[in-house]
Amino acid sequence: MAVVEHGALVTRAGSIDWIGEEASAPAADQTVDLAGAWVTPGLIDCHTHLVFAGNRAGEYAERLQGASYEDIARLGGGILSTMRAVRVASEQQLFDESAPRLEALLAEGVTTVEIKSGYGLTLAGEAKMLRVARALGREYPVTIKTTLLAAHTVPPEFSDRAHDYIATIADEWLPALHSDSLVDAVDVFCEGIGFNIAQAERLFAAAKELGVPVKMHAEQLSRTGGTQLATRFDALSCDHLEYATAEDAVALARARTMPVLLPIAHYCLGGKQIPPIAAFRSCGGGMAVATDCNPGSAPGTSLLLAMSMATRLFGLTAAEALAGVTRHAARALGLGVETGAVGSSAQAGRAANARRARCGELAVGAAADFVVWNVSAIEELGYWIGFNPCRQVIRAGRVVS
Ligand code: DI6
Ligand code: FE
Repeated sequence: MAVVEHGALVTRAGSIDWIGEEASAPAADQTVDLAGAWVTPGLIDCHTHLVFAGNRAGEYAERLQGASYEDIARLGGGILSTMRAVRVASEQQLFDESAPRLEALLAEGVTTVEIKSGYGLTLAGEAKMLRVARALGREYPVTIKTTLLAAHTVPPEFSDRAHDYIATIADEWLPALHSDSLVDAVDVFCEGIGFNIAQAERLFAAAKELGVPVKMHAEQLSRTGGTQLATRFDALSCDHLEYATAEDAVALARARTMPVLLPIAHYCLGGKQIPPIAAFRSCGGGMAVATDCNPGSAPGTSLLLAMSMATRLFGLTAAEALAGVTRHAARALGLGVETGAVGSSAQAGRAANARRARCGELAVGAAADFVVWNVSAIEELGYWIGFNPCRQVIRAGRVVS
């Protein structure tokens, strides 16, 4: 983490035009004195399922009594329970229920959010969720990246036909939703209670054909080996990773696939297994941190809490946690400042992303997304629990709060 003391930055047309020490700052039309406050890049929540209807507090109560997440899923609860609520919700209802969750994230300095589908599980239902995600991005001062997660669980229409379901997503839904510009990436829940490696590969091949980048929910509840597959497809990220191995960490770093840590889900599920943090650290590829905001395993709308849990539960340093919600989170979305320099191994989707506004760092040319904090040390960001030290948020060069 590079710290500029007595720093200044100049913005122009929504981007950072200059950054350095105040003493050598160029003249500007208008200046704002932040009186020595800490400034970070706008925070990035790179893994959420925040568009959904209803909640699953009842299942949480069952888990407190000893039921497992997998048992509840196998009995038709879990993701299918939220699927039923989302299917009957109108687009407006879905927007209205999701907006307060987005507002909670933004209040803590978040300026970019990834939102996954995955509770419609029909073409129309997935399209509805993705349109709501796009609408949130138009109505709020935030950059939204959408991810198609139709491969979240097998819906009743395809029961016992997971293979047909994946084929339908790959051959019909993905091309249709992609041509409606609703899909920035494709994700799959690769897990014992989700989809297997062959099914993930089938979906990834279709995404690659279209030039859509891929991501994976990998090694969350068991080790499936999904990470190794994802890295062969130049995945932007592999997320969860509690059961990943040191070998997986090496593969991730080689492929420049970002490991994404989701400590709120780990906490809410009472997880015992910790992702291989030391291996990620020694491979030097970075680690991102996100909320995983969803009604089942992580009903959380605080990225600062995710930072706190990443440090306390997973052992990240304060600097790693901050990089995890800024620089490294940007890379997990293909928005990293260094994305453009990935080189020949970069897939088409990454190149397309590189042309969009880059973020996650205070660097010349990056989006002028930044946060002014009421803290005296940057360690305070993952230290307070339930206290919000965010003073002011600037997105694309404009004060938004
Ligand atoms: N892993 C998760 O953390 C979420 N989905 C997934 O594949 C949980 C989704 C849910 O329980 O509703
Ligand atoms: Fe998730």
